Amino acid sequence: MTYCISDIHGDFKGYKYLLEKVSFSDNDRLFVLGDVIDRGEGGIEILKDMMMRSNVFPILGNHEYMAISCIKFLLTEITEESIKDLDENIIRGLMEWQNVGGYTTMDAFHRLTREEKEDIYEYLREFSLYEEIKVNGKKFVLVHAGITGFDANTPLEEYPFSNFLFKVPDYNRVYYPDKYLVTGHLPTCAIHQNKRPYFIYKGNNHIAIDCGSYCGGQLGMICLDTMKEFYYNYKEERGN
Ligand SMILES: [Mn+2]
Repeated sequence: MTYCISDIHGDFKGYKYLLEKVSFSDNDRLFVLGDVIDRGEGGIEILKDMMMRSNVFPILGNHEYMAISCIKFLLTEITEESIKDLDENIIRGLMEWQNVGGYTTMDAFHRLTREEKEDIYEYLREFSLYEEIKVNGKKFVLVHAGITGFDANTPLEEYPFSNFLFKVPDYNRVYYPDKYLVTGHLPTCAIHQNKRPYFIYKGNNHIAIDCGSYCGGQLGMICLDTMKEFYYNYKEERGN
């Protein structure tokens, strides 16, 4: 079976819960549509688990994009020379990352060994910008946020990388008549035509799977073979 999840934002418990719930095995595959890290505390733990599995395919989110340049800086040895080179862009990048919840990731990152830090950095750099897959004869395009400046005749490899990371798609518009566009990034409670806030949204050949786990919603996972939805709701888990 093929599964998709997105915007886990450090919820290691939810991630493990959902893998267990679908009895995820070596015969399955999981596409992770970005924003694995930040806000929640388990981002690094999730990355470590993902990188051990050859059937988990990561796609870059804006949070990983921000982290990559900051982590590159954190890996450089601080010397008088490198302090002089600390330009405005690096400082601004570090501050922006902190502001969007990067402090939890940075905290956990600092506790890793040098080798683990380098492994995480290399792994983040391997994330894809998009995936095009076929499941049971149905075609899917997977991206983190959307496809800015979409043109049906433009192949995905021709868009600048940032077009996939930040701007949400128009959920009223069918992008591909013969494919589903699967996106995260925007909690589904913010899609105004969505009648089920905090649940996976399907409409106009869109499948939006960020169910806002870090903002009062839940963590969602979808099976593309069956379209069955799975959820981890920490409020229910706690029994309130
Ligand atoms: Mn995002």
